[in-house]
Amino acid sequence: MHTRNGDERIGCFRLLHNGWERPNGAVEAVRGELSFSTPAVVAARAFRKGIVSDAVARVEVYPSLSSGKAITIAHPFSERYPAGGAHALVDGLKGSRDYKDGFWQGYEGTDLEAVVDLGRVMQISRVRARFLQDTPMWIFYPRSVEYAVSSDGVTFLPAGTSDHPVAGKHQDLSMKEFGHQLKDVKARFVRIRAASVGACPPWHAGAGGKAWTFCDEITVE
Ligand SMILES: [Ca+2]
Repeated sequence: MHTRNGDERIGCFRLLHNGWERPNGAVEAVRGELSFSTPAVVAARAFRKGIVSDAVARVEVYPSLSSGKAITIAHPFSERYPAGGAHALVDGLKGSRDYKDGFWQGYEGTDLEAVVDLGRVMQISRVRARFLQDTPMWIFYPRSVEYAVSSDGVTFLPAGTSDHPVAGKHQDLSMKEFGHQLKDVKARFVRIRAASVGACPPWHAGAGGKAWTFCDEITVE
């Protein structure tokens, strides 16, 4: 995680853990790069030469076995919603309820298929992927998410599936963690396949038009 924006120095930021300030209310000035080994919420405010910005950037950081690892994506994400780009789904950063916040990666009418390379065979206990549903914005949860694991990146063994019914009518904006518990699994590669609903359903104002799938993070634990 970088705290530099061009040559502008980010001055002061406050670390929050589990949504709460540190007990001592510490505010730390930071330069350079931050790294986290446990989940954290970071609120940052920039200042320069005594001028403090009103805007507070807030980001949730969720480090896991997959954070910062290599990822291969089978079908391209939309250039309109790339989040952080090719590695956004394993950067440890999650989005808010706003699909435009820059942390959600959008797929228009296509499935999301990604393979995460953990770098070496390791014991894994859970695979998760988080999605957004905002039906007025044509964004739907995937119909299903399949999980598979491999030690060589060629032969994958199925590791489970999460199904989700297509929204039958307008539903409140929500985020959902699709996931699967694994037992005694050792693997280097983890694949998820999230099946798009494809087209907006008949009841929707955009019926028949391409529906979106938005994902912010794949987490391997
Ligand atoms: Ca992310």
